[in-house]
Amino acid sequence: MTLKIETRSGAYGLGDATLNGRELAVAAYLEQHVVPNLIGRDAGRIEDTWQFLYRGAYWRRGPVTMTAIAAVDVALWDILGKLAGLPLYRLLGGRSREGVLAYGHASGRDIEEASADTGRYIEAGYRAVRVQCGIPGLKKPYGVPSSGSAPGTKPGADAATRTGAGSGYEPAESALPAETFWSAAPYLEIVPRLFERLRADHGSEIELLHDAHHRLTPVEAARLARDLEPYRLFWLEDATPAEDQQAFELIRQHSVTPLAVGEVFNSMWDCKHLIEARLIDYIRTAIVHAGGITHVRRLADFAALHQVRTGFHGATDLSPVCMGAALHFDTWVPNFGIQEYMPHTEQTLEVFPRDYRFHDGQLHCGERPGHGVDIDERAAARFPYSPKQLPIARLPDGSMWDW
Ligand code: GCO
Ligand code: MG
Repeated sequence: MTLKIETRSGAYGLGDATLNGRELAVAAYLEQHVVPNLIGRDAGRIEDTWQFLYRGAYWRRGPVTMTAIAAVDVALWDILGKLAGLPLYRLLGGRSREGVLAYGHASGRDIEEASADTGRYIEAGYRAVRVQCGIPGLKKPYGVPSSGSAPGTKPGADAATRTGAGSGYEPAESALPAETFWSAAPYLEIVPRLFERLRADHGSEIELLHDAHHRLTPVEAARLARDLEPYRLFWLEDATPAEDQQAFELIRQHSVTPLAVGEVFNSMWDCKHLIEARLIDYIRTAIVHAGGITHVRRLADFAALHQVRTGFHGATDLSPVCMGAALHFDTWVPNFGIQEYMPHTEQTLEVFPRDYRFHDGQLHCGERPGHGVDIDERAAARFPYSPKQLPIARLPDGSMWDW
C-alpha cells in the first residue's frame, strides 16, 4: 500500500502504508479520515501535520492509525528532501556511517539445510544472518518454506524464489489465514543444536540471529536465551509476546543473550518500560508502522538514552519505500544496530525504482533528494491486489496460540 502526496508546486512524495493482512483497513483510514484533512495543507508543516493526525484522531495509537500517519509523514519528508535538493539523511543530521550492516534470512527444513543456506549467505558477503530451521513433527513452522530453500538458490534471492521463506511464511492458497500448529518442546530442543552446528560449520565471526516470533512463554524464552548463550547470538528476537513488557525481566535474569523486539509495536508507549528498564538491546519498530520518521526519530533518541540500538524490521511485506526511508534513517541514527534485509521480488522492484544497494554485507542509501524510491504506476497496474492474511497457529489441543 503506497500513499502518494502531490503539492500544488508539482512536487510529490511517497509513503509506505503496508500493514500485512490488514492493508484495506489502512487504505480506508487514509481515504476516509486522513486525505480529506490534507487537501490544501502546507506540505512543509511536517510536525504540525503529525500532531494533527495523532492528537486529532482522538482514538490514539494502534497499527492502523500509526501506519496511516507514517505513510503521510514519510511522503512529506520525501517532498521536503526533493524541494531542498537533499537526500533524507542530510535533513536528519548527516551521515554517521558509510554503510549500514544488514542481515539476511537463511533457513532450512533441517539443521543440515539451514547450515548450508547460511553458508550461501556468507559466500554472498553477508556479515550477519538470521537462521531458522524446521521443527521435527511440526508442519509449516514460521520462517521455513516447506519446499526448502531450493538448492542453489542465490542467497538473498527474492521472496518469490524462496517461496516466502524470506518473509517467514508460505502465502496461503486462499485469502484466509493458513492454519499451522505449534509445540514448544521440539523447538526448544532443536534450536540450541542448530546454533551449535552453525558455530561449528561457520566459525565465530559471522553474526547469527534467530526469531522466536512471539511463540514462547516467558520461562521457555528464558530457557532458550540461556541455552543459546554459548553460541553468542547477535540477538534473539521476539522471544515472548512483548506487550507483556515485564516478562522480559525473567529472561534477563537467566541470560545475557541480546534481545530484540518491536516489529509489532506502533508507538514509543509500547516499549517504554522495555527500554527504560534495559530489558532489550535492540528496538525493531519500523518507520512504516510507528508514525513515520517524526515519531521513530523520537523513539530512537529515547532508546539511545538507555543504550538500546535500532534493528528495524525489514521483511518483504514492507515496501521498498519503507526500506528507502529506513536506510536514510539508519545512515544518520547514532545508536544504529542492524537492518533486516529481505530482497523484494523482481516484480516489486520493477514497480519501485530505487537508488539503494547492497554491497559487501552492507546496505547503502543513495544521494537522490528525498528517500530515493519512486513508483512506476503503470507497472503497478499489472499486479492487481489480492487479499491475503497472515497464518495463525494452534497448540496440539486445538487452542489458539501465537504465530
Ligand atoms: C521478521 C518478521 C516477519 C513477519 C512478517 C509479518 O522478523 O521479518 O517476523 O517474518 O512475520 O513481516 O508480515
Ligand atoms: Mg520477526
